[in-house]
Formats: sequence, structure tokens, C-alpha cells
Amino acid sequence: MHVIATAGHVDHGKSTLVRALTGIDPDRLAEEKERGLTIDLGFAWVALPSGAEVSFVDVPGHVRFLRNMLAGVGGVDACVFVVAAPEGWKPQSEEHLRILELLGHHHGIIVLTKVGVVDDELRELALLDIEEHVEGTFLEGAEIVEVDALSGHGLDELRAALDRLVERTPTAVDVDRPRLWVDRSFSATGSGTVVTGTLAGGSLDVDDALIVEPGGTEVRIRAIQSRKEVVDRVEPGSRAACNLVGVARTDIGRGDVLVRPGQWWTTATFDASLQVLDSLDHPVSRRGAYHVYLGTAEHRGALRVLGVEALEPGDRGFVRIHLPVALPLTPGDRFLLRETGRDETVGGGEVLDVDPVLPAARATPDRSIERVVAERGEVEAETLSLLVGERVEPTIGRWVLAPEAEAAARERVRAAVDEAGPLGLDLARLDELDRAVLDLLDGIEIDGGLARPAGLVDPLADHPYPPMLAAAPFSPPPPDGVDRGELRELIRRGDVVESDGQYYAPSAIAEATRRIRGLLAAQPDGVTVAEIRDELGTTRKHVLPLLAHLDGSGATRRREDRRIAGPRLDQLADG
Ligand SMILES: Nc1nc2c(ncn2[C@@H]2O[C@H](COP(=O)(O)OP(=O)(O)O)[C@@H](O)[C@H]2O)c(=O)[nH]1
Ligand SMILES: [Mg+2]
Repeated sequence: MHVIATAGHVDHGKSTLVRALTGIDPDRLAEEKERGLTIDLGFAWVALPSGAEVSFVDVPGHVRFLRNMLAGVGGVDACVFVVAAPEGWKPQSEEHLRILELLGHHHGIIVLTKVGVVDDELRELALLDIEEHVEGTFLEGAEIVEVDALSGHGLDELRAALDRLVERTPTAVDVDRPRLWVDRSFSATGSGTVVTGTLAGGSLDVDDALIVEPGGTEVRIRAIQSRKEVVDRVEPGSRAACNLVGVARTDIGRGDVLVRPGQWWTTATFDASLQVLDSLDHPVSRRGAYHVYLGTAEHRGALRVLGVEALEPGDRGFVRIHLPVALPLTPGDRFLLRETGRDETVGGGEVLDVDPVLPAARATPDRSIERVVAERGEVEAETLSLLVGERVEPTIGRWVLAPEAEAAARERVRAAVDEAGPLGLDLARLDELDRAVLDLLDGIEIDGGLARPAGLVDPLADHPYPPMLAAAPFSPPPPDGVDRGELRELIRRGDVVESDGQYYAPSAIAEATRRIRGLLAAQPDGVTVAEIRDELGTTRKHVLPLLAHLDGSGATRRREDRRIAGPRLDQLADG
């Protein structure tokens, strides 16, 4: 499955060629047909002799409609570059070639059209002209097919050449991360909003839940067509027309993007490389109003050159670009920059960082994952995967840590354990990352939710107070002589239960709960404090704090001067 874009100067025969190959007129607007001029993108498709299916995106050549051309060639992987023999190389031949270069096109063939109306000499001249102009570009050495679309001369050779082009153009990658830059939207009678685009990155299925960016509107695919046929699924590298539920026709259009929720980092600011065109007659600095072309989108952009004051014509450098809206971008995305006032192409480049964290004065963008991690110290692997556009596995817990950050985290956690000493460090006090770091450290023992340096004995392990409490469950002795810090820790661990200044063994609480349940089985309307006191064989002094605790835990509840069953009585008595 391949999508091929046309390119070349206006009137050189692009649309005629597409029509001759496919039988479909790419000039679909009434105004286009009337004027014999392509204004907006046209779409057509055909099966080649090999059986390979190709779709064409036919672009306008006229300079006034360059923005439409730009929306058509983004996301397309191959081109048919058209030059008319009688006219030869023209300004938009040059501009289109520059644009394709800047957008990272690698594959194409050249078609010399209208050969029926020139003599051999002019034809030879046109060929030389072309060869000279494509020197040093991705079209250097590309096949040149001579065609006359009106007479049909050369069309079979062209079909064979297209087969060879398709053969050597890599098939679209499928990383299960579809992105559809919308190039057209319309409403279909009876079925609502339809958007079309060239699908990249993954497939789309009927019933998929997607979001529209910018804005994040949630939509669902009701139906899909590819080449006017109803399908359940479209593969990357195909043209797709999606009938959407959840968005009005007027709320979606060219430049919007359909993606799956949660799969993309959306950003209004990115760092990028910028190749400045040789032909520009002034340096690129911060001054100037720019238009940024990304996918099918066109946005105003504010620019900041990184590292140097300005980039001279022909220079390659780095820029930070601010857009008025956030888009789902990924490193490797190509963009084109035009200067609004002068209406000229300035250059283009590759998105390198979709979430720059360093101030522009210190940014040195590239596509390395290590840099993204180093600039953050620690980053969740999920987030990192979105930032770099590929799956990255976590190295510690859910995170990826820069080497210095990992060393610092190890030191921090070890220091905390050392400081807690023999009493141990409560794991609940560590955040999730530090708990994961703790697992990596040697020489630390974890026991009962506490981490302590290996070999250190828990001074509370054989503390005498809990057994003393257990031995006298309902007349427990006061903590005379017990160190306050140790007592606090015993309570925190649950080895001792404190209530209103009295101390109990956990087993005493459980036993009291069971016995009260026994009493309540016989007297569901409630039992008095005195009855409970007698049952436990103790005094008011001991039973009141105990009951306060049971009320608090939900084992019992007060009703006037009685205790009745609390909501958690059974649970606590059985537990
Ligand atoms: N003789 C001849 N005329 C052509 C050929 N291709 C296109 N034309 C004519 O050139 C004009 C412009 O063609 P069109 O396809 O609209 O050019 P586009 O602007 O590049 O799409 C039309 O009048 C076509 O009939 C060709 O191969 N031979
Ligand atoms: Mg045309």
C-alpha cells in the first residue's frame, strides 16, 4: 500500500497524468474543472501491473496554492515529479523539489510530460535541464520517464517505473500508533462527519475510540472507506476516509489530527533542526513572522535560534518553535518553515524534542534518549516512551533514571535507612521510586515493613512490654519504665494498642470483641458498661478506654447507655 504525491510547476500536466493513469479526475472542484487549474488536493488510485495498489495525492502547482501542496505531501513517502518538455524547469519545479527535500522525501521518479509537442532537440535539452537541477538531491539518478498523457505515449513505461518505485519504497511502518492528519472534511448525507487523510504509524478500525487534536475531542469511527470501498480496517500507508461520531463537520478540518488517546505527547513547543535554504537572501533570526507546516497543519510559529544569533542561508542549525496550539508530535516529524510577509520558504527540518525542559540558551537538542533522561534525572518510562516516540522499558520501578540521578537516589535511600538504625525505616514513608531503589541496595534487610541495615537486631523484637500486656489482657499494667520512643514505635507497629492513656495487647482487643459479640448474641438490644466490665472481669478504669477503642474501630456503637453491634463487629471478631 503506497501513497504517491505529484509535484511540479503549474500546467506541466500533473493532473492530466494522474487522470490518464487512474481514470479518475483529481480536479474534483467545479472551479478547478472550469479553470483547468488544480486549486486543492486531488485523490485517485489504481492497481499497477504488478498488482500493487497505489493512491495518488495530486497537488496544485500554482504558487498561490502552495499551502495546499504542503498539506498533500506531508506523510507521503514517494513522489512523481513532473516537468513539461516544452517549458522545462520552472520556479515551482525548484520550490517543490526543495520542499520535498526539506520534508525528508527519499523516493521518486521524474516524468517528462507533453513530449508529443516538442522535437527531439527540445526534449534532449529538457532532460539535461532536469538532470542539472536535481543534482545533489534525492532525485539525482532517479528514473526519467517520457510521457505524453494525451496520446498515451509512454504510459506503459510509466506504470512499470511506478512498480519499481513502489518496490523500492519501504512500506509504511506499523508501530501500533496511528496518526491521521486530516486533509479534508465534509459531511456525507445521512452519516455525518467524514475526514480523509493519509494514515501513518498504525491501523484504524471501525469502532475505534480516538481523539481529535488540537482540543482532545473524543470521537468514534463509525465507518471507514479506502478508495471509495467500505472496509473494517485501514492499514498505515493508505488513504483513509473515516466517518466520525462525536464531532461536527464544522469542528474538524485540515490540520487537525486523529490519534488514539494516551499514545501521544501533545505539545505547542518543540526543538528541531533547521536546514536553511541556500537561496534565501537573508539570515534566519528571531525577527520575522513564520508559518510552520507540520503534517497537514499550518500554524503561525514563533522562532528562537538556538546556540547562535542567526542562521545564514545554507546553514543547518537548531531552533525552538512555539505554536499557538498543542499537536501530537514525535521526534522525527518533519516540518517546513515559510516566512509570512515575504511568502517564501525559509527552510525545514526535523522535530528533535517535543518537550524541551532546558531554557533555550542551554538547549542542545538531538534525538538521543539519554539526553531526554539526563535533562530530567528521572522520568517515568511511560512518559519517556511518549517523549521519544518508541517503547522504552523502565530500569527502576516504573522509572528510567540518569546515572547521576540513580547514584543520588541510592545514596539518599541508604542514608535514610542508616539514620533509622536498628528501629528500622518504615517503608510506608518512602515514595514509590525510593522503595524501588531500596530493592536494589545490598546490605539492607526488610522485615515487617521495616528496612534496616543488615545484621542490626531489632531492639524491640524481644521487648518485655507486649507480653506483659498480653498476660493481663483486661487489667494491663501501665508502661512504667518503658522508653517513650520505644513505646511510640511499639504502638506504631501495632504491638501495643493505646486508648485514652491506657495500653492493651492486640490480642486483648480481639478477645474483648469476641466476648462482647457473645453478650450481644443474647441481648441484641445492647449491653451496659457494667455488664461488659463483669464479663471481662475488670474495672471501669480499664473498660472505658477499651470501649472507646472498639467504638472507634466500628466493633461497637453507643446507643444511650448501652453498647450495640457496630458495623464491623463480625469482621473484627473473626479477624
Ligand atoms: N499535449 C499534451 N498536453 C498535456 C499533457 N499533459 C497535460 N497537458 C495539457 O496541459 C494543461 C495543463 O495540464 P494539467 O494536468 O492541468 O497540469 P497541472 O497543473 O500540472 O495539473 C492541460 O491543458 C492539459 O491538457 C501531455 O502530456 N501532452
Ligand atoms: Mg493540476
